Amino acid sequence: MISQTLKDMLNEQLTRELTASQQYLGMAAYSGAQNLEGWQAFFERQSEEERGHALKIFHFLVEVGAPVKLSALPEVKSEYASLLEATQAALAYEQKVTREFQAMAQAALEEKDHTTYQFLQWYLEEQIEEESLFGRLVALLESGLNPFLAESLLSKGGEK
Ligand code: OFO
Repeated sequence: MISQTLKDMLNEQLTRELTASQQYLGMAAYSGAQNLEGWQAFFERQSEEERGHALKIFHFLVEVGAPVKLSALPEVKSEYASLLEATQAALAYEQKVTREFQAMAQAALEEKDHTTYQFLQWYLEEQIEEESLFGRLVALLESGLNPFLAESLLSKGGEK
């Protein structure tokens, strides 16, 4: 049986995944305002992905009979100084999310809750991919490459 601590942690994470979805939508809005259609589409896909991550937690909570808490989402930014700033913010958020999943996995291990521990493994793997993706995008933009040119790389090496 899942503990109250893990139920709370998962509900908090559900909110963070939905917040991540909103944040990527804010980045899509910023990109669109800069006429960067490729970046806009990319961030919209990221936003959808994060909603999918939230739903996975939602389904898990329902399946284990834990109450689902749908908290208010914080307001997110849709304006950035540059695309580099937006991708840096995305990388920092993904790194934070990784630490949160690691803390949850640690709590599950300590409670010998192997079901929840196993459920969390998918997210830990996903976070490797997300951190690597945004790490590469930040490096690409830090190189000084024009965002319009970088756009053409999004469907090639930039995004997996
Ligand atoms: Fe939900 O994977 Fe990133 O945050």
